[in-house]
Amino acid sequence: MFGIVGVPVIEVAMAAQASGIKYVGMRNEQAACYAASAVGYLTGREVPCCPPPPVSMADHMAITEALAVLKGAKRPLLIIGKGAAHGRAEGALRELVEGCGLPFLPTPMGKGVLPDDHPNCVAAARSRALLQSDVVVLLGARLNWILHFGLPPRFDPHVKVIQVDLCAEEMGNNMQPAAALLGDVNAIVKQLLEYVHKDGWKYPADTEWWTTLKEKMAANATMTKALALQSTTPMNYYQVFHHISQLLPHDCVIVSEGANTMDIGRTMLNNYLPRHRLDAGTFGTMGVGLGFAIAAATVQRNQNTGQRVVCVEGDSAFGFSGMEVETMCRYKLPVVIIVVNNNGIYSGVDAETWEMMGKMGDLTTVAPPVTLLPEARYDEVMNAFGGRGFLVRTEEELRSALQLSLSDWERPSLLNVLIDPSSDRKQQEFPWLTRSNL
Ligand SMILES: Cc1ncc(C[n+]2csc(CCOP(=O)(O)OP(=O)(O)O)c2C)c(N)n1
Ligand SMILES: [Mg+2]
Repeated sequence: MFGIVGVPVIEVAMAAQASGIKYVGMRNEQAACYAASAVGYLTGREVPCCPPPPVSMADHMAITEALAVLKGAKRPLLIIGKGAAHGRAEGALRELVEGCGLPFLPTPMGKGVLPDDHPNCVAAARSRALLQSDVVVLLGARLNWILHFGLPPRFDPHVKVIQVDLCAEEMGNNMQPAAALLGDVNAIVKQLLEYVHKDGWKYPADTEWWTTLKEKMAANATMTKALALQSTTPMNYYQVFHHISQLLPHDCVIVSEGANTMDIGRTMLNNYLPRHRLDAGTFGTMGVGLGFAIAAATVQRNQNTGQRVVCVEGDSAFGFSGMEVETMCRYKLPVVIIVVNNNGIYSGVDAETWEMMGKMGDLTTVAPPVTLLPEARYDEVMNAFGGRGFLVRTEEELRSALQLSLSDWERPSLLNVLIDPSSDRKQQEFPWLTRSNL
């Protein structure tokens, strides 16, 4: 149970404790709510007092229709969403992907349902896969802004969508599906498998589509690698994530929020297990990270999984719930927080420029709205409560601080990684959802 007490609800928390419920006192109700929701997602126990809901399967006609569409595909693509993680469909999906030889792409929190390094994962060619696919199987994912509403210019205008979802209201949102499979993702994938097993259908491995995807993935990997291996100080985002990805254990839970920090981190930090990634999700809500990390760390402690919880935060994102560091220290939750600090929201300015701006006039009128205090000492916030704070500028400092943090199970750590405030994402093929007027 997560909460904050005050008169007259102190008794509620005490009663919970008296009945054997563990009570985690947070610093903000919002963070407490985020934590509670994450525990439900991670453990599958959304409503502990009620029996599990019934599992519904799709209509047989709809399954037949869906398979006819899928078998007619020249350029098929599976999109694995958070619903597939929630529905624990990983076993059935692996069978479908591997048995039928289909390429797949995870949504942000669908990462890890199948491992990111799976040979059929085409995440490194995401834009190309979305754009050129002629049949998309949408598995527990919404056609919302994260998937560009399933519309041109990011999708083929003639793409056929096979929509698998538990939620009837999601069917046909933003575009009409060619087949709508309403029900539990895991059960429906098993239904599909039953039919596929009968005739042994498989998408061929030697198609032009696979060649296109593989070429695009290789080209993107080369571009990312060049940025990651730059070896400059201050570091860029790609360098930071390159080193982090080399050191993180494969079974860790990765929590992340921020803009560039979350977007670039998502492409460079692999997930290998389902339900091991929690991020700002559908609404891109900043402030979720520390609550989610506390939830993951308490689940870890209760289940004794021996898995690390790593929380990758933009410096702005960290500020929303930063005081939850005290909660982590109070309960000795060994979360490793990495703040990728570029002095701002998307980008910032360096200390020298900031000082010059201060001389130009009132900072509330001259400072760009995206800027935050240069080189703010978020690591000292962690030190203040008895955790381990590290100020990191170089690759060597990053590696040694991360190794030390990962070997410490007694307390939380915070790495304040100062990066180049003008570091940016690599050139993108498409602008973000709405083009800025700036
Ligand atoms: C609750 C909430 N408020 C404001 C925003 C607007 N917003 C989007 S990303 C972001 C922060 C991005 O900066 P940072 O976390 O430092 O990541 P960076 O891009 O600099 O790596 C903000 C404030 C939001 N998404 N959610
Ligand atoms: Mg930032």
